[in-house]
Amino acid sequence: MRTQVGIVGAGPAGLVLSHLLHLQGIESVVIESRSRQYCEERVRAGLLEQGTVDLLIETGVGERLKREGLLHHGIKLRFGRRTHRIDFKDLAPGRGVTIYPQQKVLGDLFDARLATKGRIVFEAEGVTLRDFDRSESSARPTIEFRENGKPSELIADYIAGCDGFHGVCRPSIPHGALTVFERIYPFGWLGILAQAPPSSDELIYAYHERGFALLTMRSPQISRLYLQCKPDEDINDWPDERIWNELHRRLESDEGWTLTEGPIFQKGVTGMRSFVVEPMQFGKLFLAGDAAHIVPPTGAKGLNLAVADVRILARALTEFYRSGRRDLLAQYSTTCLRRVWQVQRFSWWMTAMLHIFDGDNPFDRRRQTAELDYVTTSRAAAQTLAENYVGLPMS
Ligand code: RFL
Ligand code: PHB
Repeated sequence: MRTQVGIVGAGPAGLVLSHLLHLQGIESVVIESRSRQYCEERVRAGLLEQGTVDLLIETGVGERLKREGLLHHGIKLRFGRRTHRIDFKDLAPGRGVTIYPQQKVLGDLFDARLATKGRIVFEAEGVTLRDFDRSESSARPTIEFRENGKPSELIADYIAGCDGFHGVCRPSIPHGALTVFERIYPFGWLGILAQAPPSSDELIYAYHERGFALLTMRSPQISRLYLQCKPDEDINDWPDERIWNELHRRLESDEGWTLTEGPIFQKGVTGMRSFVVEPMQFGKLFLAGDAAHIVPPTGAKGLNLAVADVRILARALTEFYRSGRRDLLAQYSTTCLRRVWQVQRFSWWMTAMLHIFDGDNPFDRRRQTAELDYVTTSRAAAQTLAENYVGLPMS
Protein backbone atom coordinates (compact mmCIF):
# COMPACT_ATOMS: atom_id res chain seq x y z
CA MET A 1 0.00 0.00 0.00
CA ARG A 2 1.19 3.49 -0.76
CA THR A 3 -0.15 6.79 0.53
CA GLN A 4 0.97 10.35 1.13
CA VAL A 5 0.65 10.43 4.94
CA GLY A 6 0.63 7.27 7.06
CA ILE A 7 -1.12 7.92 10.38
CA VAL A 8 -0.65 5.62 13.37
CA GLY A 9 -3.60 5.79 15.78
CA ALA A 10 -7.29 6.60 15.35
CA GLY A 11 -7.72 8.81 18.41
CA PRO A 12 -8.63 12.49 18.18
CA ALA A 13 -5.17 13.45 16.81
CA GLY A 14 -5.06 10.81 14.06
CA LEU A 15 -8.67 11.21 12.93
CA VAL A 16 -8.71 15.01 12.90
CA LEU A 17 -5.44 14.97 10.94
CA SER A 18 -6.79 12.51 8.39
CA HIS A 19 -9.96 14.61 8.05
CA LEU A 20 -8.08 17.93 7.61
CA LEU A 21 -5.72 16.38 5.03
CA HIS A 22 -8.66 14.95 3.09
CA LEU A 23 -10.21 18.42 2.87
CA GLN A 24 -6.97 19.61 1.26
CA GLY A 25 -6.92 16.72 -1.22
CA ILE A 26 -4.10 14.89 0.58
CA GLU A 27 -4.42 11.14 0.93
CA SER A 28 -3.79 9.32 4.19
CA VAL A 29 -4.27 5.88 5.71
CA VAL A 30 -4.91 5.41 9.44
CA ILE A 31 -3.50 2.31 11.16
CA GLU A 32 -5.25 1.56 14.48
CA SER A 33 -4.53 -1.34 16.82
CA ARG A 34 -8.05 -1.51 18.32
CA SER A 35 -11.52 -2.10 16.89
CA ARG A 36 -13.82 0.79 16.01
CA GLN A 37 -16.16 -0.28 18.80
CA TYR A 38 -13.36 -0.23 21.37
CA CYS A 39 -12.29 3.30 20.29
CA GLU A 40 -15.85 4.56 20.50
CA GLU A 41 -16.52 3.04 23.92
CA ARG A 42 -13.33 4.20 25.67
CA VAL A 43 -14.46 6.76 28.28
CA ARG A 44 -12.21 9.81 28.31
CA ALA A 45 -12.48 13.53 27.72
CA GLY A 46 -15.62 15.56 27.80
CA LEU A 47 -14.76 19.21 27.47
CA LEU A 48 -13.95 21.01 24.23
CA GLU A 49 -12.35 24.44 23.97
CA GLN A 50 -13.94 27.05 21.73
CA GLY A 51 -11.20 26.61 19.10
CA THR A 52 -11.78 22.84 18.94
CA VAL A 53 -15.53 23.33 18.56
CA ASP A 54 -15.04 25.96 15.85
CA LEU A 55 -12.67 23.70 13.91
CA LEU A 56 -15.04 20.71 14.01
CA ILE A 57 -17.99 22.84 12.89
CA GLU A 58 -16.06 24.72 10.17
CA THR A 59 -14.76 21.46 8.70
CA GLY A 60 -18.21 19.86 8.48
CA VAL A 61 -18.11 17.35 11.35
CA GLY A 62 -20.02 19.44 13.87
CA GLU A 63 -23.68 18.69 13.14
CA ARG A 64 -24.30 16.41 16.12
CA LEU A 65 -22.00 18.58 18.25
CA LYS A 66 -24.19 21.61 17.48
CA ARG A 67 -27.31 19.63 18.44
CA GLU A 68 -26.07 17.82 21.53
CA GLY A 69 -23.11 19.82 22.86
CA LEU A 70 -23.73 21.73 26.09
CA LEU A 71 -22.22 25.22 25.87
CA HIS A 72 -20.96 26.60 29.19
CA HIS A 73 -20.13 30.24 29.92
CA GLY A 74 -18.48 29.67 33.29
CA ILE A 75 -17.14 27.24 35.87
CA LYS A 76 -17.50 27.14 39.62
CA LEU A 77 -14.75 26.89 42.21
CA ARG A 78 -15.88 25.59 45.59
CA PHE A 79 -13.83 25.84 48.79
CA GLY A 80 -14.55 26.63 52.41
CA ARG A 81 -18.13 25.41 51.77
CA ARG A 82 -18.81 28.34 49.40
CA THR A 83 -19.05 28.58 45.61
CA HIS A 84 -17.39 31.21 43.40
CA ARG A 85 -18.15 31.56 39.72
CA ILE A 86 -15.63 32.36 36.97
CA ASP A 87 -17.73 34.12 34.33
CA PHE A 88 -16.41 33.57 30.81
CA LYS A 89 -18.91 35.98 29.20
CA ASP A 90 -17.34 38.78 31.17
CA LEU A 91 -13.73 37.55 31.32
CA ALA A 92 -13.28 35.84 27.93
CA PRO A 93 -16.01 37.38 25.77
CA GLY A 94 -17.27 35.34 22.85
CA ARG A 95 -15.59 32.17 24.05
CA GLY A 96 -16.97 29.27 26.05
CA VAL A 97 -16.41 25.56 26.53
CA THR A 98 -18.64 22.75 25.29
CA ILE A 99 -19.41 19.47 26.96
CA TYR A 100 -19.39 16.80 24.28
CA PRO A 101 -17.89 13.36 24.93
CA GLN A 102 -14.67 12.32 23.19
CA GLN A 103 -16.36 9.11 21.99
CA LYS A 104 -18.88 11.18 20.05
CA VAL A 105 -16.12 13.31 18.49
CA LEU A 106 -14.51 10.06 17.35
CA GLY A 107 -17.82 8.65 16.08
CA ASP A 108 -18.43 11.78 14.00
CA LEU A 109 -14.91 11.63 12.54
CA PHE A 110 -15.13 7.89 11.76
CA ASP A 111 -18.39 8.51 9.91
CA ALA A 112 -16.90 11.42 7.95
CA ARG A 113 -13.73 9.53 6.98
CA LEU A 114 -15.51 6.34 6.00
CA ALA A 115 -18.21 8.24 4.05
CA THR A 116 -15.49 9.69 1.81
CA LYS A 117 -13.75 6.32 1.39
CA GLY A 118 -10.96 7.20 3.81
CA ARG A 119 -9.01 4.09 4.69
CA ILE A 120 -8.76 3.10 8.34
CA VAL A 121 -7.20 -0.26 9.21
CA PHE A 122 -8.66 -1.41 12.54
CA GLU A 123 -7.19 -4.14 14.74
CA ALA A 124 -3.76 -3.85 13.11
CA GLU A 125 -1.31 -6.07 14.97
CA GLY A 126 2.43 -5.77 15.48
CA VAL A 127 2.71 -2.20 14.19
CA THR A 128 6.35 -1.13 13.62
CA LEU A 129 7.99 1.76 11.78
CA ARG A 130 11.10 1.87 9.60
CA ASP A 131 13.02 4.15 7.23
CA PHE A 132 11.79 7.45 8.60
CA ASP A 133 15.24 8.77 9.51
CA ARG A 134 16.77 12.06 8.51
CA SER A 135 18.10 11.22 5.02
CA GLU A 136 15.66 13.04 2.78
CA SER A 137 16.35 11.27 -0.50
CA SER A 138 16.63 7.59 0.37
CA ALA A 139 14.11 7.20 3.16
CA ARG A 140 10.77 5.61 2.30
CA PRO A 141 8.95 5.79 5.60
CA THR A 142 7.15 2.49 6.12
CA ILE A 143 4.60 1.21 8.63
CA GLU A 144 4.61 -2.57 8.96
CA PHE A 145 1.69 -4.40 10.54
CA ARG A 146 -0.49 -7.50 10.32
CA GLU A 147 -4.07 -7.25 9.12
CA ASN A 148 -6.24 -10.32 9.79
CA GLY A 149 -2.99 -12.18 10.50
CA LYS A 150 -1.45 -11.27 7.10
CA PRO A 151 1.72 -9.14 6.96
CA SER A 152 1.16 -5.76 5.29
CA GLU A 153 3.11 -2.60 4.82
CA LEU A 154 2.22 0.99 4.14
CA ILE A 155 4.79 3.21 2.42
CA ALA A 156 4.22 6.94 2.89
CA ASP A 157 5.94 10.27 2.29
CA TYR A 158 5.50 11.12 5.97
CA ILE A 159 4.35 9.32 9.10
CA ALA A 160 2.23 10.96 11.80
CA GLY A 161 2.65 9.29 15.19
CA CYS A 162 -0.79 9.81 16.75
CA ASP A 163 -0.78 6.62 18.80
CA GLY A 164 -1.10 8.06 22.29
CA PHE A 165 1.18 7.84 25.30
CA HIS A 166 1.64 4.03 25.15
CA GLY A 167 2.06 3.80 21.38
CA VAL A 168 5.01 2.59 19.28
CA CYS A 169 5.97 5.77 17.42
CA ARG A 170 7.76 7.67 20.16
CA PRO A 171 9.79 4.61 21.28
CA SER A 172 10.80 4.00 17.61
CA ILE A 173 12.88 7.18 17.65
CA PRO A 174 16.53 6.39 18.45
CA HIS A 175 17.45 6.73 22.07
CA GLY A 176 19.10 10.07 22.73
CA ALA A 177 17.32 11.97 19.94
CA LEU A 178 14.53 13.10 22.28
CA THR A 179 14.65 14.97 25.58
CA VAL A 180 11.96 13.99 28.07
CA PHE A 181 10.45 16.41 30.59
CA GLU A 182 8.27 14.71 33.16
CA ARG A 183 6.46 15.14 36.47
CA ILE A 184 4.42 12.40 38.10
CA TYR A 185 1.89 13.43 40.74
CA PRO A 186 1.38 11.56 44.03
CA PHE A 187 -2.33 11.06 43.31
CA GLY A 188 -4.79 9.91 40.67
CA TRP A 189 -8.45 10.48 39.79
CA LEU A 190 -11.24 8.03 40.40
CA GLY A 191 -13.92 8.78 37.79
CA ILE A 192 -17.53 7.61 37.54
CA LEU A 193 -20.43 7.95 35.16
CA ALA A 194 -23.83 7.94 36.82
CA GLN A 195 -27.37 7.87 35.51
CA ALA A 196 -28.29 11.10 37.30
CA PRO A 197 -29.09 14.60 36.07
CA PRO A 198 -26.07 16.86 36.74
CA SER A 199 -26.48 18.61 40.10
CA SER A 200 -25.15 21.87 38.63
CA ASP A 201 -25.56 23.56 35.27
CA GLU A 202 -21.79 24.24 35.24
CA LEU A 203 -18.72 22.28 36.30
CA ILE A 204 -17.75 22.48 39.97
CA TYR A 205 -14.05 22.20 40.89
CA ALA A 206 -13.91 21.56 44.64
CA TYR A 207 -10.90 22.05 46.89
CA HIS A 208 -11.38 20.14 50.15
CA GLU A 209 -9.14 18.91 52.95
CA ARG A 210 -10.10 15.32 52.07
CA GLY A 211 -8.94 15.89 48.48
CA PHE A 212 -10.09 17.38 45.20
CA ALA A 213 -13.47 16.59 43.62
CA LEU A 214 -14.96 17.55 40.27
CA LEU A 215 -18.54 17.52 39.14
CA THR A 216 -18.97 17.44 35.38
CA MET A 217 -21.44 15.85 32.99
CA ARG A 218 -21.99 14.10 29.70
CA SER A 219 -25.62 15.02 28.98
CA PRO A 220 -28.69 16.37 30.78
CA GLN A 221 -29.23 12.82 32.11
CA ILE A 222 -25.67 11.70 32.86
CA SER A 223 -23.29 13.01 35.52
CA ARG A 224 -19.53 12.50 35.44
CA LEU A 225 -17.75 12.88 38.77
CA TYR A 226 -14.13 12.60 39.83
CA LEU A 227 -12.38 12.21 43.20
CA GLN A 228 -8.70 12.65 43.95
CA CYS A 229 -7.40 9.23 45.08
CA LYS A 230 -4.12 7.33 45.55
CA PRO A 231 -2.28 6.84 42.25
CA ASP A 232 -2.48 3.05 42.66
CA GLU A 233 -6.01 3.03 44.11
CA ASP A 234 -7.79 -0.32 43.74
CA ILE A 235 -11.24 0.39 42.30
CA ASN A 236 -12.55 -2.70 44.11
CA ASP A 237 -12.07 -0.84 47.39
CA TRP A 238 -14.65 1.70 46.22
CA PRO A 239 -18.20 0.32 46.34
CA ASP A 240 -20.78 2.81 45.06
CA GLU A 241 -21.82 3.86 48.56
CA ARG A 242 -18.27 4.85 49.51
CA ILE A 243 -17.94 6.90 46.31
CA TRP A 244 -21.17 8.83 46.94
CA ASN A 245 -20.26 9.40 50.60
CA GLU A 246 -16.92 10.85 49.64
CA LEU A 247 -18.43 13.02 46.90
CA HIS A 248 -21.02 14.39 49.34
CA ARG A 249 -18.30 15.31 51.82
CA ARG A 250 -15.93 16.96 49.37
CA LEU A 251 -18.62 18.86 47.48
CA GLU A 252 -20.51 19.99 50.60
CA SER A 253 -21.56 23.64 50.80
CA ASP A 254 -23.48 25.98 53.12
CA GLU A 255 -25.60 27.25 50.26
CA GLY A 256 -28.41 24.71 50.26
CA TRP A 257 -26.92 22.77 47.33
CA THR A 258 -27.41 19.01 47.11
CA LEU A 259 -25.76 16.29 45.06
CA THR A 260 -28.16 14.06 43.12
CA GLU A 261 -27.19 10.38 43.16
CA GLY A 262 -28.01 7.75 40.58
CA PRO A 263 -26.87 4.30 39.45
CA ILE A 264 -23.14 4.24 38.67
CA PHE A 265 -22.53 2.45 35.35
CA GLN A 266 -18.81 3.05 34.81
CA LYS A 267 -15.81 3.58 37.13
CA GLY A 268 -12.07 3.79 36.69
CA VAL A 269 -8.82 5.18 38.10
CA THR A 270 -6.45 7.39 36.07
CA GLY A 271 -2.87 8.31 37.01
CA MET A 272 -1.72 11.90 36.63
CA ARG A 273 1.40 13.11 34.88
CA SER A 274 2.89 16.01 33.02
CA PHE A 275 5.12 14.85 30.15
CA VAL A 276 6.70 16.45 27.08
CA VAL A 277 9.25 15.20 24.54
CA GLU A 278 11.32 17.60 22.52
CA PRO A 279 11.50 17.81 19.61
CA MET A 280 8.16 16.43 18.40
CA GLN A 281 9.73 15.30 15.13
CA PHE A 282 12.47 12.97 13.92
CA GLY A 283 13.18 12.75 10.20
CA LYS A 284 9.87 12.06 8.47
CA LEU A 285 8.05 11.04 11.65
CA PHE A 286 5.94 13.71 13.35
CA LEU A 287 4.51 13.07 16.83
CA ALA A 288 1.16 14.64 17.75
CA GLY A 289 -1.17 14.56 20.76
CA ASP A 290 -0.60 12.23 23.70
CA ALA A 291 2.24 10.51 21.79
CA ALA A 292 4.27 13.67 22.41
CA HIS A 293 2.82 15.09 25.62
CA ILE A 294 0.50 14.40 28.55
CA VAL A 295 -1.16 16.91 30.85
CA PRO A 296 -2.95 16.16 34.11
CA PRO A 297 -6.71 16.30 33.42
CA THR A 298 -7.43 19.20 35.80
CA GLY A 299 -7.42 21.77 32.99
CA ALA A 300 -9.30 19.49 30.53
CA LYS A 301 -6.68 20.10 27.87
CA GLY A 302 -5.43 16.76 26.47
CA LEU A 303 -7.81 16.33 23.55
CA ASN A 304 -7.75 20.04 22.78
CA LEU A 305 -3.96 20.06 22.62
CA ALA A 306 -3.98 17.02 20.34
CA VAL A 307 -6.28 18.91 17.95
CA ALA A 308 -4.06 22.01 18.10
CA ASP A 309 -1.00 19.91 17.11
CA VAL A 310 -2.61 18.30 14.10
CA ARG A 311 -4.02 21.57 12.88
CA ILE A 312 -0.41 22.83 12.67
CA LEU A 313 0.77 19.57 11.08
CA ALA A 314 -2.03 19.61 8.49
CA ARG A 315 -1.13 23.17 7.55
CA ALA A 316 2.56 22.30 7.15
CA LEU A 317 1.80 19.20 5.04
CA THR A 318 -0.63 21.18 2.90
CA GLU A 319 2.05 23.78 2.23
CA PHE A 320 4.51 21.03 1.29
CA TYR A 321 2.16 19.33 -1.17
CA ARG A 322 1.02 22.63 -2.65
CA SER A 323 4.38 24.32 -3.14
CA GLY A 324 7.12 21.87 -2.21
CA ARG A 325 8.10 24.18 0.66
CA ARG A 326 9.39 22.33 3.72
CA ASP A 327 9.84 25.26 6.09
CA LEU A 328 6.53 24.81 7.95
CA LEU A 329 7.33 21.12 8.42
CA ALA A 330 10.76 22.07 9.75
CA GLN A 331 9.14 24.47 12.22
CA TYR A 332 6.40 22.01 13.28
CA SER A 333 7.92 21.10 16.62
CA THR A 334 8.86 24.65 17.60
CA THR A 335 5.42 25.95 16.65
CA CYS A 336 3.60 23.23 18.64
CA LEU A 337 5.85 23.37 21.69
CA ARG A 338 5.01 26.98 22.42
CA ARG A 339 1.35 26.08 23.02
CA VAL A 340 2.28 22.74 24.63
CA TRP A 341 4.26 24.52 27.35
CA GLN A 342 1.58 27.17 27.87
CA VAL A 343 -0.94 24.38 28.40
CA GLN A 344 1.49 22.41 30.59
CA ARG A 345 1.88 25.47 32.78
CA PHE A 346 -1.87 25.98 33.10
CA SER A 347 -2.65 22.31 33.78
CA TRP A 348 0.10 22.11 36.41
CA TRP A 349 -1.15 25.32 38.04
CA MET A 350 -4.77 24.13 38.23
CA THR A 351 -3.56 20.78 39.62
CA ALA A 352 -1.29 22.40 42.21
CA MET A 353 -4.03 24.78 43.33
CA LEU A 354 -6.75 22.17 43.82
CA HIS A 355 -5.20 18.90 45.08
CA ILE A 356 -4.00 17.87 48.52
CA PHE A 357 -0.36 16.88 48.15
CA ASP A 358 1.65 14.23 50.01
CA GLY A 359 1.96 14.73 53.71
CA ASP A 360 -0.76 17.37 53.75
CA ASN A 361 1.78 20.14 54.25
CA PRO A 362 0.31 23.13 56.18
CA PHE A 363 2.33 25.56 54.04
CA ASP A 364 0.77 24.15 50.87
CA ARG A 365 -2.72 24.43 52.34
CA ARG A 366 -2.27 28.11 53.19
CA ARG A 367 -0.72 28.76 49.76
CA GLN A 368 -3.65 27.05 48.02
CA THR A 369 -6.23 28.94 50.04
CA ALA A 370 -4.47 32.20 49.21
CA GLU A 371 -4.40 31.25 45.52
CA LEU A 372 -8.13 30.44 45.50
CA ASP A 373 -8.87 33.64 47.38
CA TYR A 374 -6.85 35.60 44.80
CA VAL A 375 -8.42 33.91 41.77
CA THR A 376 -11.93 34.58 43.07
CA THR A 377 -11.39 38.20 44.13
CA SER A 378 -8.93 39.65 41.60
CA ARG A 379 -10.31 40.32 38.14
CA ALA A 380 -6.82 39.97 36.65
CA ALA A 381 -6.33 36.54 38.23
CA ALA A 382 -9.82 35.33 37.24
CA GLN A 383 -9.22 36.51 33.69
CA THR A 384 -5.96 34.56 33.51
CA LEU A 385 -7.82 31.42 34.51
CA ALA A 386 -10.70 32.12 32.10
CA GLU A 387 -8.62 32.82 29.00
CA ASN A 388 -6.54 29.66 29.50
CA TYR A 389 -9.58 27.53 30.33
CA VAL A 390 -11.55 28.45 27.19
CA GLY A 391 -8.32 27.98 25.19
CA LEU A 392 -5.54 30.32 24.13
CA PRO A 393 -5.80 31.56 20.55
CA MET A 394 -4.52 29.12 17.90
CA SER A 395 -1.16 30.04 16.39
P1 RFL B 1 -5.40 8.68 22.08
O1 RFL B 1 -6.78 9.13 22.30
O2 RFL B 1 -4.74 7.89 23.16
O3 RFL B 1 -5.40 7.83 20.73
C1 RFL B 1 -4.32 7.04 20.36
C2 RFL B 1 -4.83 5.93 19.45
O4 RFL B 1 -3.71 5.15 19.02
C3 RFL B 1 -4.03 3.77 19.17
N1 RFL B 1 -2.77 3.03 19.32
C4 RFL B 1 -2.18 2.37 18.31
N2 RFL B 1 -2.51 2.22 17.04
C5 RFL B 1 -1.69 1.48 16.26
N3 RFL B 1 -0.55 0.89 16.73
C6 RFL B 1 -0.18 1.02 18.01
N4 RFL B 1 0.92 0.45 18.46
C7 RFL B 1 -1.00 1.80 18.86
N5 RFL B 1 -0.95 2.13 20.17
C8 RFL B 1 -2.01 2.89 20.45
C9 RFL B 1 -4.93 3.72 20.39
O5 RFL B 1 -5.73 2.55 20.41
C10 RFL B 1 -5.77 4.99 20.19
O6 RFL B 1 -6.91 4.74 19.41
O7 RFL B 1 -4.42 9.91 21.76
P2 RFL B 1 -4.69 11.31 21.02
O8 RFL B 1 -5.35 11.11 19.70
O9 RFL B 1 -3.41 12.04 21.09
O10 RFL B 1 -5.78 12.05 21.94
C11 RFL B 1 -5.49 12.43 23.24
C12 RFL B 1 -6.76 12.43 24.09
O11 RFL B 1 -7.42 11.19 23.95
C13 RFL B 1 -6.43 12.69 25.57
O12 RFL B 1 -5.48 13.72 25.67
C14 RFL B 1 -7.70 13.11 26.37
O13 RFL B 1 -8.58 12.02 26.50
C15 RFL B 1 -7.30 13.63 27.74
N6 RFL B 1 -8.46 13.98 28.58
C16 RFL B 1 -9.15 15.15 28.41
N7 RFL B 1 -8.83 15.98 27.39
C17 RFL B 1 -9.58 17.10 27.15
O14 RFL B 1 -9.23 17.86 26.23
N8 RFL B 1 -10.68 17.42 27.90
C18 RFL B 1 -11.07 16.63 28.95
O15 RFL B 1 -12.10 16.89 29.56
C19 RFL B 1 -10.28 15.46 29.25
N9 RFL B 1 -10.61 14.65 30.27
C20 RFL B 1 -8.85 13.10 29.61
C21 RFL B 1 -9.94 13.49 30.46
C22 RFL B 1 -8.21 11.87 29.80
C23 RFL B 1 -8.64 11.05 30.81
N10 RFL B 1 -8.00 9.79 30.92
C24 RFL B 1 -8.70 8.57 30.99
C25 RFL B 1 -6.59 9.68 30.62
C26 RFL B 1 -10.35 12.68 31.47
C27 RFL B 1 -9.69 11.45 31.70
C28 RFL B 1 -10.14 10.63 32.86
C1 PHB C 1 -14.77 15.72 31.93
O1 PHB C 1 -15.90 16.15 31.65
O2 PHB C 1 -14.46 14.52 31.85
C2 PHB C 1 -13.77 16.68 32.45
C3 PHB C 1 -14.10 18.01 32.54
C4 PHB C 1 -13.18 18.91 33.06
C5 PHB C 1 -11.95 18.46 33.48
C6 PHB C 1 -11.61 17.12 33.36
C7 PHB C 1 -12.53 16.23 32.85
O3 PHB C 1 -11.07 19.33 34.02
